[in-house]
Amino acid sequence: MLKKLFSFVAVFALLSLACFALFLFYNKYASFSFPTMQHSVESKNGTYWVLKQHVEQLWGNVRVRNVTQKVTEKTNPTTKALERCPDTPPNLVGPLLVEFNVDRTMEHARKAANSFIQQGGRYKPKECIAQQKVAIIIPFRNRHEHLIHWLYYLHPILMRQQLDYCVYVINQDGEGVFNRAKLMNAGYMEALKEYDYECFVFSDIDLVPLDDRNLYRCFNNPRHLAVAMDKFNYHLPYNTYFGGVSSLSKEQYLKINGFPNTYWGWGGEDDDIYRRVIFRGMSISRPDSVTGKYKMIKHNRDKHNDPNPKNPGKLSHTQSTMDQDGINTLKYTVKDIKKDLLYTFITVDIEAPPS
Ligand SMILES: [Mn+2]
Repeated sequence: MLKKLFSFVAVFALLSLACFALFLFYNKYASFSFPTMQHSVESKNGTYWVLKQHVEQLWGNVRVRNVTQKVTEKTNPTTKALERCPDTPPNLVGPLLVEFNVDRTMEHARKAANSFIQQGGRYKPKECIAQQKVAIIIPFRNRHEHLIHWLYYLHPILMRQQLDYCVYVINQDGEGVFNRAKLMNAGYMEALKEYDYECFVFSDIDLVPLDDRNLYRCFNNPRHLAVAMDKFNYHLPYNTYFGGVSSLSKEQYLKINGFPNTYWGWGGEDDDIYRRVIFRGMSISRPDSVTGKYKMIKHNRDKHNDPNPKNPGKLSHTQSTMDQDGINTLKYTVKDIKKDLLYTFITVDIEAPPS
């Protein structure tokens, strides 16, 4: 009798164990409980609580599946469980080693970006809902080598910063005079055609941050990120400097009518943008000089981008011309859009004067 009872209990135990294993397996496949599980470990710190939570979730799943099987299969259950990403991303490492004197290929950059990146240089965190949707805009012409270094370093940083972002390289078509600000305006327009971005980071192709706590997102005021560049001995070259890397929310950008379209050649456009910000009653937000360190890739002066002696003089008219020169008067045509794995490459004709 006792023997019979014992074997019955043994079979029952085995069966329930198998059932539990099956549930666990199924649960893993449906990826139902993972985000909440992780969260519960962080917040409660007790094995008992975690187990209880897990069992409750399993039963919850069964109930939900029985009642509304079709509905749960159609909607993605993982997105429901996601929470907003924290203010301070948890995986930042601080100061970074950055070296440009190495042979680097796009393949190296692709490996560094890992498999989570999506075609076009698109990424969003899978563990939480990003705080901001950010378009990274890079004015560009003939700097393919710099692009490789930039992508190699920036993608891992932007991922650790838990941004919902995409990288847009805005390539000026032809050999006319270069126009950095107009390219950035075109980038703003093109990015918004793809996604509902709320923040825009404008970056030169040759600038890599030396600290990943320098967040590529938007703040209460327009942000100047490149505050301590190696070429300026890790100092601001002057107090009102707004060059290199900056970020503006959509609202801030529209408030200043975008950027000027009329600064052809090198110089002045960043000072014009600074003045626009001040004239619209905003101030400049900046990281501290440790977090805001940058390394610039050394290079020769570009062709067709000489300092333009007309540009500095235009600055005294910014206040009266900014409403007639900006995003509301922007004219350009898209020549080509190419989606690489690590970036979206948009070639634009910005009606440049011949150089
Ligand atoms: Mn440069």
